[in-house]
Amino acid sequence: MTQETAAATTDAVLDREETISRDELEALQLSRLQHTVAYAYDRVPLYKRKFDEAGVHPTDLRELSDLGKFPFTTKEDLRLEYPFGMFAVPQHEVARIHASSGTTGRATVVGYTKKDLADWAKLVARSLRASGVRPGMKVHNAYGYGLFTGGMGAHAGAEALGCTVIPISGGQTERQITLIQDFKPDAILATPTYLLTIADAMIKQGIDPASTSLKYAVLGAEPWTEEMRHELETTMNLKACDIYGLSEVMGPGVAGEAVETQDGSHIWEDHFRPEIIDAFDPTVVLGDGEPGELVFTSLTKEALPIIRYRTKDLTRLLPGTARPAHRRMGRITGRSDDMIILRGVNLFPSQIEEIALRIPELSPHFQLELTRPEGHRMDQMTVKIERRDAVTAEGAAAAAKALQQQIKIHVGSSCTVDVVEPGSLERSNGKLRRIYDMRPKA
Ligand code: DLL
Repeated sequence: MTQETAAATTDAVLDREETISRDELEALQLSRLQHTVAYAYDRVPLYKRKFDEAGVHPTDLRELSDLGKFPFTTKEDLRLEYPFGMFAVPQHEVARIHASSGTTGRATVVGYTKKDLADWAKLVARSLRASGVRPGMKVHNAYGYGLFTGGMGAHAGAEALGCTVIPISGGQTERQITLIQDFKPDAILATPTYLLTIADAMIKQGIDPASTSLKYAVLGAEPWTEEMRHELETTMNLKACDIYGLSEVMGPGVAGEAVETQDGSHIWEDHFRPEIIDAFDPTVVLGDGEPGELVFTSLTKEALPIIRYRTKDLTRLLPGTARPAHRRMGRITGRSDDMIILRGVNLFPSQIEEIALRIPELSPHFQLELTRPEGHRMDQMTVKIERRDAVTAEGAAAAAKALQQQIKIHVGSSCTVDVVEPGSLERSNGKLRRIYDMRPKA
């Protein structure tokens, strides 16, 4: 698609950086990258130490491919520098702090200057606009508010776009439904599994989820599939687009999907330089189209410049379409640390979602239980999945068999399938936990 046709397919006024050529974008990336590595080296002791140890200096960055000479940054680095060791500005210049929940160790803390907050809002606004949201629309924001970047990040972006924001946050599903009915929002921002919870609760109350005022959903913060998009779009009669991001790199809005193409999120490459590496041999930088681990370098951040951050998210880079200069990312298949290794076969919950949703008797509500029964050396996986409402016991038994076979064919592992009653599995309030690991700790 040419730049002109891309701009013509939308009635919105785009940022200049959304319509520039790839050459112009790469020139911008190079100058911003050269600034960022020098800035990080001069201001953050961890970067100086790591660059020196690796024998690289900011002046070695002469072209974009030189980025590969620089060391990676990991979540562990942020934890070691807890709380503020990675900040590149004095504390009085830090306008906001967010942090991860820290359930699996020390929280990772991230900071923003006033300019960082303005850039973040601009990029979320750009993502929402790409996904169909327009100034003047009412936006129901069901991402969690607080230290999590989802709620406040999405909020500021919707405000910057010129929307009326309804800051409901996550949870209190009954109340969400009342407000959707009374306030008549045009768009909803939520995790895909939480939107499913809302749709489900509407059906229970006798409300047809397809009858609401909602026309657009901008969904992210957890992996989801094309099958889930289809499920949500048909049940709720809206257009659902993806939004991607992570706190260490910014928050929501690192990448956003265009509603006219719905073909994966465009990474806003005027602010972030993506790379794909081999997750098992990180020295190997892979080419576009090849699947691997996504790595980001920030190009404009002041409070927390981030160099070659290993996201652990597995995907691939694809050419730009609706925004030709900005490459897209394929759907995230999963995180390398969420990968289940079942008798030597690698498996992600999103693969199960994809297969299960092609079986009409089965709902999108499922969880995966991993066990290692006494006396067994091998791990076992049980897929617990709810049947759809009108399905009979025979229908459920046949669906269980079909799912088991399809998993064997498409994933290559044997598992047990337990089709359970509608409403019996835990519902999402935000990011849904799919894996329940009951294996004895080593
Ligand atoms: O989840 C930021 C966010 C909020 C993105 C709201 C989109 C919407 P974290 O809590 O730091 O930040 O979690 C980041 O969530 O590394 C991915 O594994 C996952 N993730 C985020 N967006 C998507 C997506 C926010 N669209 C981690 N698809 C990331 C798949 C996603 N996974």
